[in-house]
Amino acid sequence: LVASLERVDQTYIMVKPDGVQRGLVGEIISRFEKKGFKLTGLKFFQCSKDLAEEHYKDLKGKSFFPGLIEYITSGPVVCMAWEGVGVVASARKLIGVTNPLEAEPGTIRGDLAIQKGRNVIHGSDSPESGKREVALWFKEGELVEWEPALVPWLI
Ligand code: 3AN
Repeated sequence: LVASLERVDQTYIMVKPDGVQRGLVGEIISRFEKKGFKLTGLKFFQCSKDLAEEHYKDLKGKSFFPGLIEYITSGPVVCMAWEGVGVVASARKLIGVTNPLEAEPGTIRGDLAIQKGRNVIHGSDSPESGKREVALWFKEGELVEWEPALVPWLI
């Protein structure tokens, strides 16, 4: 009941091309599913250079930016929108810090990756980014409004 009075946020989660190529899609989706957040969007998608540049526009000046765009567009990704109270910060915890060598064991990056430039997953860094990124990666009609039957057991 307390949870239902708080703000419901959304986050944009993406399995990057290395995660897809390494067969980690199911494992990654399953961690969010088991946590109990609500999935509102899911698609397998080849990202264009324009979309990648828009998504990462805050990193445009960085030396690794061209390599980052090449990496993100190098193969298909899995795009997800997840919803829930505190979902943005919680997803970041599940994901672990940017450098997988520093990410805690038990986190997705800590368990499944070793390189900063191949860190298998993206997660929005704030509720504002979450809103922006879900709107950027999903068209209207691709997001699903639904009430999971399990919700009463999670709040
Ligand atoms: P996070 O994905 O943890 O929010 P950001 O937003 O700082 O991290 O970086 C976005 C993405 O850019 C990272 N997921 C990673 O793929 C890439 N990246 C960040 N820093 C580096 C770096 N020093 N070298 C190569 N790639 C990097």
